[in-house]
Amino acid sequence: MTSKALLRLSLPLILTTSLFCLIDFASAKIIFKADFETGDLSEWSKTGIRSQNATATTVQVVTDIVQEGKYAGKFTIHEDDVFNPQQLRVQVGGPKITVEEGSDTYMSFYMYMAEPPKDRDNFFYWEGQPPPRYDNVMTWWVEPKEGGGVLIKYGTGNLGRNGTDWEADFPIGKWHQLAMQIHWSEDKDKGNTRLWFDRILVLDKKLKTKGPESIYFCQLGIHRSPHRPSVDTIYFDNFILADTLEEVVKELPKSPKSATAGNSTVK
Ligand SMILES: [Ca+2]
Repeated sequence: MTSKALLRLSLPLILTTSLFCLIDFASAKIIFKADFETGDLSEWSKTGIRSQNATATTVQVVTDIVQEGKYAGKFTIHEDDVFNPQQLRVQVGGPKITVEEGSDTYMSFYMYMAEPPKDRDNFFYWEGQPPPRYDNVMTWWVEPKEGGGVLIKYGTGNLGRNGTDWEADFPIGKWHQLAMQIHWSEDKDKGNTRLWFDRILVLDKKLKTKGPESIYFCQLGIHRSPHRPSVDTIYFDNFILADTLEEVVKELPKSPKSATAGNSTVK
């Protein structure tokens, strides 16, 4: 068969495949992406959410520890990074989204720690904005593990006060992907959180995921309450918020090997 004949035969297939790719591509949307590849923090200044204490000494765009591309963000908190009498913050403004009862949000980012944290560091949360009030509904944090090592935890309610729903060991010196699907609901029997740690599903639980607010925003970085004098550093890269799971995480099946790597304790 000549190559021309082959092309004639395969052209409808190519066209059909292309069309399907186009439809797939058009239906999945990346709502927000920030990977530091601009070499500065400009990606985070377009979200409408203010950064907090993001200065040259607290948030640096670096090239030595990078998950993807040339650049990542290095966030370091100090005792003078005061937000108010109760809180220290070094944060960039993440995306702001409109949510409804029953809607879903998908997001992922990468995180790295070269040293264990000396105190609890809240590094990501979703918070509702007025009306009727500011309403922190869920938080991810790291904290020192008794006896050595690091724990990563996720909890709902203001800074996780409604309970810790997931925790696992957080190995230092390597990048970890954290991904999240939130099914937003004020009803604890209808809302749901799914979490992936290094592409493995580690939590799938019915939870109250929102309050009466319809606008939720996030801030990435380090948040502390109460004030603590220790200095901690966390690296971040490749933040994606999208309208389908496929855009944010390629899930790995649970295997005996990956299960020990996840080592999660779901309460
Ligand atoms: Ca990058």
